[in-house]
This record gives sequence, structure tokens and C-alpha cells, in this order.
Amino acid sequence: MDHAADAHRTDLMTITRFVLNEQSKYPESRGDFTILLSHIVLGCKFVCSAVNKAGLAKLIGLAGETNIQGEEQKKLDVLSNDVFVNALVSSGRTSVLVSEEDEEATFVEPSHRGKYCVVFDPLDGSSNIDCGVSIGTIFGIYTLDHTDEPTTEDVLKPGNEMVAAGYCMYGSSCMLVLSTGTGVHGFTLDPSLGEFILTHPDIKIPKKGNIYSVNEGNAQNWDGPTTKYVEKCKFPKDGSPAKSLRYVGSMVADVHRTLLYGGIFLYPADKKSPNGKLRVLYEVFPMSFLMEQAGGQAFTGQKRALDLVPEKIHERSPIFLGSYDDVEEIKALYAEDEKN
Ligand code: FDP
Repeated sequence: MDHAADAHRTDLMTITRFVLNEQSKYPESRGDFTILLSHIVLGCKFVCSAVNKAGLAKLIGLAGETNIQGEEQKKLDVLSNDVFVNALVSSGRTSVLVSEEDEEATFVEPSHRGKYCVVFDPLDGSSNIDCGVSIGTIFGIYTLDHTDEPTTEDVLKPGNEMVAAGYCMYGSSCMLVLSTGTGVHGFTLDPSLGEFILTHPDIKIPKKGNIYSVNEGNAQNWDGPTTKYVEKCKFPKDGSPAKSLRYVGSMVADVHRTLLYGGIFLYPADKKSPNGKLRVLYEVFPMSFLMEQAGGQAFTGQKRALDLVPEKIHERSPIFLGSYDDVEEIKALYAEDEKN
């Protein structure tokens, strides 16, 4: 530990201080968003601690199994869901919650309702949980624009209506990346303080990158433009160097790397999954929101991802997101394909 450097860190920009600063720019603001965010932050800290202790605490395993004390063990994703639902409901600032873990939306009791709707995946990248690879929580926030009884229509809105989005990555460090529509900012959890500290202000994705990220095991089922694009990444004909392939298989980790290093993340449609795999509300929208806020793009193969209007809460969509120029290339291939 660098104690000398630590001694100089006396003016820390915590995530709460950051959001309060933002809030002070809007005199009419009553602090509801700050309160909501502090509950999301609490959920992230809890899940981070559970993920770190997973092996020790015997949290890994099937939901429904019992431990030696005869207590039911919860799988990490079930536990994370409970933590976030409780944190969001108890914030008193939400009315509708959509979680990847729950088939139906949760409608908050009138006594606890507030003006926000939150869509989230409490623990994304579940296939990586049991081997200790980075996983994360993804969230998107809408405002409720009426005082009538809330319905699922309140979250079946295009991503461009989100007021904030973010993710928390439980990796070699725990990092929360957030956008409230004024750029993208990264906060790293200082475990000794229990606080997320601003470490990556105003993240901008490089205009072009040299990494592509995709599950190439699905290549035999891809459509023409995706096949051509990946071929171009590997065998460029314009003299540029071939791109490197990196694929963790946890969306949060793959998107985080893409945001910081540049390049493109693809989860395309294929013959077996014509709508791709990733979920519109709590995977595609929040990550697309962050990418655009960082200067990149997000495209579905047909349109700007944030312009999709979901019809169902667990709807899926193909997604291509990342550096502006890299996404331009895949857009051009789809446009060409449409002409033929
Ligand atoms: P997982 O199935 O492990 O939960 O949507 C979930 C997700 O992971 C994403 O995090 C990840 O990007 C993608 O699926 C990985 O899918 P493949 O295993 O099909 O590549």
C-alpha cells in the first residue's frame, strides 16, 4: 500500500458528493435521485462483498440447497436480486421495478412509492460466477411521468427516455460507472472507506479501437453483415492491422473494457436466436446509453439501439456497441446488405 500517496488523499470525491454537486445545478431538485442512487450504491456494496466472499461463505451452489446449519443457501444471483429489490423499495423513490430475475414487474406499495422506475440485472454474467471471473450489476432509470396507478407501460419506453444508467463491475476492483446524461463517470470502491471514489471522470471511448468482442462459437449461424464484419476484423484488406479478440462472456466486463480501451462489442442475431440474446431493458439500453454518453454508438443491426421501443419487459435485441468508427463500419455493412 502506498501510505505516502494515501496521506495526500484528503479531498475525496465520493459518488454521493458527486451526485449532490450535480443536483445543486437544478434548484428545483428535491434530492430524490440522490436518495435513490444511495440505495443502488448500497446494493452494489452488498453484492460486491457477497461476491468476494462467495467461495468462503459457500454461497456458490444451487438455489434451494441447504447448508450444514440446515439453512437454505441462496445462489448469488438470487441473493443479489433480493438485495436490490429491498434496497430499491425501501428507498421510497421507486414505483416499478423490472429485474432479470423476476418474470413479472414489481409494483411498489403506494406507501413506499416514488417517481422513478428502475430496470436492472442484479448479477449479469451468471455463467462466470462459479469460476470467479468478473461479473456485474446493470441498471437503467426512468421517471414516472404521471400520478395514476403505475403499469408496465411505464417502463416499456425507448432507451433514449432513460434519465440515468450504469453498471457496477465486481472484478479485480469494484467499479461503478454512471451516467445521468452529462457524460460518463467511473467510481472505484475503496474497501477501507467503504466509499466509491471518483477515479475515472468524464470517460470518453476512443473513436476507433483495435479489439472486437464476440462469441465466435456462434459464427456458423450469423447473418451476412456480422460474418463480413468479423472477417474484416481478422483479415483487413485496407492495410490496417488485424483487431485482437477479447471475450470474457460477462457483458459488464466486455463493455467496461470496450469503454476504456475502445473497439466493439457484438451480440448479434443468429439463426438460432433471431433477436440475439441480450435483454433490451436492462442490458442493451443501459449499456447503449453509457456508450453514447462516452462518444460511442450502439446499433441493433437496424436502428440506433436507444430508439427501440420494447413491447415486453424481457424482450431481446441484437446489439453492436463501442467506438464510433467501428460501429459506423457495421452500420455500413447492414446498409449495403439492405440494398441487395
Ligand atoms: P450469462 O449468460 O453468463 O448471464 O446476458 C447474460 C450474459 O451472460 C452476458 O453477460 C454475456 O455478455 C452473454 O450472456 C454471454 O453469452 P454467451 O455465453 O452466449 O457468449
